[in-house]
Amino acid sequence: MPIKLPFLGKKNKHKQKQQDALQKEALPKHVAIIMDGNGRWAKKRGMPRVAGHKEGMSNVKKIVTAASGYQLEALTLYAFSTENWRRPKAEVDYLMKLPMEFLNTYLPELVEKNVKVQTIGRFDGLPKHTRDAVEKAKDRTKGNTGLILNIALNYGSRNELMEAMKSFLNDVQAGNKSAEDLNEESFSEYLYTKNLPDPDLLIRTSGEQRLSNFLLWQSAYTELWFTDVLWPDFDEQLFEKALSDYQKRKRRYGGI
Ligand code: V07
Repeated sequence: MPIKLPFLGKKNKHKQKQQDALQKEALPKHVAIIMDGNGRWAKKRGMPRVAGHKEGMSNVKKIVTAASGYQLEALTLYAFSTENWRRPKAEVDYLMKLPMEFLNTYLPELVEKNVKVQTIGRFDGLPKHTRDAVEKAKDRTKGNTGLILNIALNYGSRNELMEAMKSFLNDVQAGNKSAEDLNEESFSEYLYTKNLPDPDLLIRTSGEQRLSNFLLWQSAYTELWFTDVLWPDFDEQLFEKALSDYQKRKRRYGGI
């Protein structure tokens, strides 16, 4: 059945037609995005890198609204990696203010759209003002049943896997687990993503074609989709193109 795009304004009603090719049944449940190219977007305009991050933040709102309109189960966004601490301090400080800025502006709308905010990553490594803003959003949206907006903040996949292994070994040492209990399913319970399905589709903007320490375990069977378009320019139509390309691919999970 063709699906409606409830988020389209009157001006954009013509897009509904283009949309009709998308089949709701075959939409991915979980989409993950590496939002790359914000610095480059700013540089192209002679603006400071942080101006690109700000524009990228506005675009997050646009794509979250679209994902919610498609009734996806989860959208995971790579907002800050464990490697990003190596950037200049001023840029890191700015980035750490964006969760607060985003939520100050958009939290009421997320609540209204029944979106549930979650995070993955080392939460305790974040500045207090960042944690406080995100904690408040999680709390305000914890009862929501719509799109799970999962923000990867201070996230690194290898770090996640090591922390999972440490936590499993702790359980073994405490006598609650033994090596025989370890399998792919039980191990997944130790990951940040334990309550989420694996991503069906992973999108990366800005031309790089690698995973950069993002969801390595979870992406074992994920369809990868790349575009040269920079994150601030990645709009609803391109998102729709990624979803429709996904639907055209036949997923095999190693079978035939
Ligand atoms: C960040 C904007 C998007 C492009 C990539 C880097 C910069 C939204 C958030 C956010 C965080 C928490 C939350 C809701 C939204 C964000 C950071 C960077 C650190 F609950 N955008 N954005 N957080 N950028």
